[in-house]
Amino acid sequence: MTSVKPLSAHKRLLEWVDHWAGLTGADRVVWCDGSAAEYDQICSDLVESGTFVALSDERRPNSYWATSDPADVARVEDRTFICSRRQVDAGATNNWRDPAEMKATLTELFTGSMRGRTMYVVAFSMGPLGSPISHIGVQLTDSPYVAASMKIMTRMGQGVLDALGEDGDFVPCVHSVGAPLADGEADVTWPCNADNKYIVHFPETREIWSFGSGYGGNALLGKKCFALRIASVMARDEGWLAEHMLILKLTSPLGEVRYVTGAFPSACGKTNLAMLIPSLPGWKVETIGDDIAWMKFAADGTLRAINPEYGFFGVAPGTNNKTNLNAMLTLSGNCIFTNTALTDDGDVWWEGMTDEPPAHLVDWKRHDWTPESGTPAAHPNARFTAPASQDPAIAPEWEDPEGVPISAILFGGRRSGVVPLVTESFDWDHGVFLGSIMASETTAAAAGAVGKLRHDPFAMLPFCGYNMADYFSHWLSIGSTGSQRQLPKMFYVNWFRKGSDGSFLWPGFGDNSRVLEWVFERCSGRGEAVTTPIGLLPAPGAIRTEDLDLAADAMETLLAVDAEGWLGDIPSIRAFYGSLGDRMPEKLVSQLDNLDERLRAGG
Ligand code: SAT
Ligand code: MN
Repeated sequence: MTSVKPLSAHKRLLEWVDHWAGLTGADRVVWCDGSAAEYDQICSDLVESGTFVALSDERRPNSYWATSDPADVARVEDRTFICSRRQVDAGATNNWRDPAEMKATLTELFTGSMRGRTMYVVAFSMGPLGSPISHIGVQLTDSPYVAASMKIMTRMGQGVLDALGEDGDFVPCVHSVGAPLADGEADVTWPCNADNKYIVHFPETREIWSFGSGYGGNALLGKKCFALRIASVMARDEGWLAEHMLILKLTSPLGEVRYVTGAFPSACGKTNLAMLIPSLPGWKVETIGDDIAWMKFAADGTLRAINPEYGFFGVAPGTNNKTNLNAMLTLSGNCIFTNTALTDDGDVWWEGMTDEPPAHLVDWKRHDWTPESGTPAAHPNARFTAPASQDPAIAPEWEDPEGVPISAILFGGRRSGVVPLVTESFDWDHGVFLGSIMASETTAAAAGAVGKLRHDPFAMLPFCGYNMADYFSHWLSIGSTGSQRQLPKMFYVNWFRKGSDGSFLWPGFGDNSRVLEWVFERCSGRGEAVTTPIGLLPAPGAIRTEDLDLAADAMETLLAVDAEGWLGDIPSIRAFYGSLGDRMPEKLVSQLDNLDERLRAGG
């Protein structure tokens, strides 16, 4: 093994790196300094090896196209494990394994797994360096694709190692694609170990071990593994929140500012909402984050949020100048595209980017493609990896180490029926109830069936690192400690309601600003609402619809209480609650009973 000089004098870190370099048999150890020169070197190595195709300098400067193994295109929830000592602490919604047994299994798999490969040491900060809300991790990986992606997605390199000093705290993250190379064996463009994936979390010791996949949330361990699964446990222990939420800044025509977070499952439009261009004149939306929010109460009682990430790992298909112009502008250069199609002039393309597809492409399986091919040119979960700083709508304060004060929290999923366009909770506990009963139709972001309705509380089903019932209790406790806390208002939204003909009733995208306006007004003590059995609904006319081309009665349907539909949902919510075990908070069960009663009483 050859080793590049360590960029740190942190004893525990050095010993840990040595241990894994020895165990995995890596050929070389490279400490990433996070410089642009290093990024360029890794990318040109990836071009050399065929993993990357450099895109045209004119069309998409400093950008690359990659395609994954067709068996490694999304998160794998059935291969994701929470290894707490006791199964009950992982809870009913997580796959659990005994930590010692899992470590034994994985140690065997990791032994020799980096042979023939370079192990990169990637020190990264989730959140601005030096923020009281930020935390540091170090990822070991034998994937140069992952090392390059981490440079975009996190603040990584020497600055982080310096901040760690000789004894700073970090979350150790080990990652191998699980594809060692024998002497002289040629590599493939996307090494992985498709039949042997393990995405493993040890919440009590705050460790992450990931094996076999090179893709997104399985492999960029700062994102879902650290910033959600491990951080949710840290947050529970320390009294804060680590959530699957976008953060946006909303400015009214009068220049008043409110910050809003929103929890939506993967591939349900968080990136679009965070970058929205309002159709309502005078309103402005700016981005703080598009996927994850870490929130802590500040001394002044406000709930402060930071975006722990540094880039966007967004869904490409469907993104275009109309649905998300800011995203398109963000993607103008310095990006990595994975599983999109490649055009003949060295650019990328995906379904929905243009009305007419190009006459010829190379598809995400690297096969020739024409509109007659009959298969999608881009995988439905094709992704862009883009620096957040390139977003024209990025808020100037997006890196404020103090975070931004949150006024409202949105919960939403894909529901073709039942759930109205927007509902405000009666109070904090009722808001937690609404978050806990979220359900959404599944998307291509995870392996498995698409379009199946499933319970996805707080959009955290795949990301909560502990017992979901305890997670609900944690949310309830946040609202009950200290009267000087300024609690955000909570809203349940649904952009995806369909009419009887199967088409969407609400235009969504920029017109979601109409809903944001009502949310803003409610937070400001204005905005009219009516009390209904399910919560506070906008009074007729309170959501502005001028210049909208809506189907007749669309607003009535969108803002109606579908009592029959709700009553139809209640047994499945009850069963879901029941499945979460005996730590399920009584308060939420009574919320459900009360909803049932109010619906039956008709008001
Ligand atoms: O692959 S990721 O987990 O990063 C994307 C997502 O599912 O939200
Ligand atoms: Mn996500």
